[in-house]
Amino acid sequence: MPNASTRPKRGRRNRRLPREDPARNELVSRSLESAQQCLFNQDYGTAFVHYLLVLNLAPVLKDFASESFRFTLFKWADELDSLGRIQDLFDCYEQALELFPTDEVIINSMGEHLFRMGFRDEAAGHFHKALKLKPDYPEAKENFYRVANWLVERWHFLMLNDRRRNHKYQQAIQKAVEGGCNTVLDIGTGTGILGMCAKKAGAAEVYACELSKTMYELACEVVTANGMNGRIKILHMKSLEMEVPKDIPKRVSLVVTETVDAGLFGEGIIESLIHAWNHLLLPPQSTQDPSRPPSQTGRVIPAGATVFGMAVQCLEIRRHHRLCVSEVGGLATAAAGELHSPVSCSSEDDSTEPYTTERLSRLPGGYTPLTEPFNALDIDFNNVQELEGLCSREVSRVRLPVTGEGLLDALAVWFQLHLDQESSLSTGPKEDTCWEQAIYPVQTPHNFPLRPGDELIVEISCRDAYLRLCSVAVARDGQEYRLDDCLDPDKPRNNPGPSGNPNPSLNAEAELCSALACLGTEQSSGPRDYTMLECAEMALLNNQPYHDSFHRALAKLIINLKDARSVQGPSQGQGLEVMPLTDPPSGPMDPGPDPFYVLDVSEGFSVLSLIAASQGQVKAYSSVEKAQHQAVLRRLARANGVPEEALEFWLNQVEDEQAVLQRPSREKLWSAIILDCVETCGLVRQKLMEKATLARCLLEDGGQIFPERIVLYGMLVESDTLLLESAVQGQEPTLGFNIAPFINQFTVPVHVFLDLSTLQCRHLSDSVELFILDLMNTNANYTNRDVKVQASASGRVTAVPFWYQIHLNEEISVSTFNQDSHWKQAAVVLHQPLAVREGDWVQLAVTLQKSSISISASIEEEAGETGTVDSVRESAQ
Ligand code: 44T
Repeated sequence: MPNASTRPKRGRRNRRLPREDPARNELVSRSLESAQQCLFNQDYGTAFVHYLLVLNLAPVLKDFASESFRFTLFKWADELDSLGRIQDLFDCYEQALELFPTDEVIINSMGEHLFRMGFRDEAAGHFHKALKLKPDYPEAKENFYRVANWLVERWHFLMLNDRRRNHKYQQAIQKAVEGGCNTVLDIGTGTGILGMCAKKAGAAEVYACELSKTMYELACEVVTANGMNGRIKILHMKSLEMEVPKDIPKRVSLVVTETVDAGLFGEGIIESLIHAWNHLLLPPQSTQDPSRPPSQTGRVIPAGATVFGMAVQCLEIRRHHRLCVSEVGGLATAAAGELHSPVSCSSEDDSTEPYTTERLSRLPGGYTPLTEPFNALDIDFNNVQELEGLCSREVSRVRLPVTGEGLLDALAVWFQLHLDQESSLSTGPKEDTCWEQAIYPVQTPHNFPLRPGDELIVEISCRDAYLRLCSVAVARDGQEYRLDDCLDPDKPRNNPGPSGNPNPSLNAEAELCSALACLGTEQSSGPRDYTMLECAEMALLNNQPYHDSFHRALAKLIINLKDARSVQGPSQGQGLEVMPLTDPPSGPMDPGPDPFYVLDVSEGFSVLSLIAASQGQVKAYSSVEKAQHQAVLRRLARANGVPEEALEFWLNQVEDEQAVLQRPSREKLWSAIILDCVETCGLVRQKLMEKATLARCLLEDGGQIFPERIVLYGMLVESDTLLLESAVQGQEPTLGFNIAPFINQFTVPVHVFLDLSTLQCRHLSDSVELFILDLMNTNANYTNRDVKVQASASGRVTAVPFWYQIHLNEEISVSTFNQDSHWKQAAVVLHQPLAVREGDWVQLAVTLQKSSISISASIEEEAGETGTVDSVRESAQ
């Protein structure tokens, strides 16, 4: 609430107003009074307008009214948000920021709205700005840490730390410039590094463009710090929008770029280069006229690329993209229908991506190659006809001899980037580089076991400037089995699947067999209906231990509650001291015993409500939102004998989405509320403890929040990999340029989405309990804790990875650090590594502020007989 003491006193207010214009003063003071009155009446919209008027007319009142103004703004914005008046909401923030352009609280709050509406980059920019204005502002800090990855993606650190890559690019650029390419354009300059290389090599004119605002600003800072201000012209735009002479005076002789992602084309390099050849580059060196000097011809670094692929079996990929279990938490899953992840190379659906990315070498559980690496594509970036022809090229088919035995889970793709004729970089899984590989998961509903002797038929095409690789069929014993069909190797099939390519090579007999095999099966040959689940949702659904634990814990709770009710007699035990019972008395129309109400407020897709409903005598409410997902739950309910009325969708009933946590009905309380505590990335969910406090008030006697407690564990590790992904390391300049201090502003101390089981690191201690969050008794919680842990080996502690044990009740718990888990782990990276000797006691000061964790580490040494403790070596994050 606004501070009552800030209410103006008439005399004082009059003194502070400019005196020369009595009418204006009158207006200001009346408006101020109206603003305060409206605020008191909770009419925030009108209050806001009055405040705007007051502060615009009398800026001198800004200091005095800022708190009430902010309060009004936030309340009004929440109202506009729930009314869906998004434009109005942002207009209000704009107006507020005109008055208070450096108010970190308003900037941070606007960031939160932007974030909720999906404008992540803009949101991140706001959090960063708020933090710059007030570096210790906890809300902005927490928000910024959560989104910094979008602002400056973590691979920037890896790339800048990859000396081999930096050196190779520098050499290639230097050679080209010294060979006569003296006008240069760096497309997607990032920190400006390649442009600076060109300038340093002696290029006369260097231009650079960058589409991300944050990266553009960073590049400007870096270039200035390296004394090249004015010598490199940096443009904040996408290269495709650049024109000669509007943006650069004339065509250039060299384009340098590293706008390539793990799948090579994902950053739009094909389109950028076609545009560059047509509009920004001098004509290429031609065979007809080889005498033209390099300064009058155009060329590109990298000169081209070779793309490789390989089929793999990998359980980790499989469980993120396909349903792998026939039963979870006592529910048969068959009726769910076909479930897909949003990664598919055959789908026309806009919401899907053709590939995802992984570092194969770091996949938990590893992978098995099923074929040798094959050459999928060669592309010459210096040949515009070839670039233009790429997307109109026929789909090419390759037949790959299967060399390993296993289930086909994905095609993995990587490439060699040919910088020039001599030098190339590889992103292969065996290379010692920071690169990830592109993963094209197989989305078929059934497993297809491959074995040596088979041939895998892969189609390679380029659509929407993405390279697409699709395993379409397997040839075995002279038969072809289409992978998008019913995948029983005993039943060859011929009908085209969604990709619509009839299989020409099947003989008549096989065709007949195939037709017969399909008769009487449920599957149709047309495009199949499927439901999309995010990868983490799919992995969660595949997580049997998780669901079985909930199944057991819910069953136990219901038994306990039934016992309690039978002791207390009917119509007791609902915690009804708050509200009188209004149910009809039992009689001939007895509706049966009062149900137990269970609410599942998990984020995204969750079957926990259904597991609760399957207990009988339970009315379960799911907060699954998407219609398609609700349909899956309904199908599962029907197939598992759960009565229709036992499962309801909570959000369909709740009017205000912000008020998800409320009673099941006016006179009822919940028997259980299931809260989602840990995000897939490994962090505690925001506002978890606030939700738990609220949820506790809505529980009946004996009711429970699931989980009741979560315990955070961590350990000391030495991991250079984590350092390389967090910040540009070392004191030495990068290729002689001063870049690190600028990009390192975007370092965040908490690393998320970590696969701790495959992280390259040395364990320097056993795991240790760091923190407990008690959801059933939030008063029992604390925000700081000192934990002592003994070093089990000597080394440099660079990070403290952490994970959670989620206790559903006293006996049953699940860990987020488990091979079936959909959760990843997180780690606090220490600001300074801490040297430890085996046996040293390390003191960890653990803080949980909001829901972000911070840890600092120091070594304790017993000093003398008095037992005093001296902190001799310290490292704080
Ligand atoms: N990711 C690879 C690197 N841009 C991709 O805004 C690499 C992935 C990777 N600017 C692990 C490790 C690694 N015009 O700042 C970005 C981007 C910008 C453009 C202007 C354009 N047409 C574009 C296109 C992109 O270029 C910068 C670099 S692009 C991505 C590099 C170690 N996982």
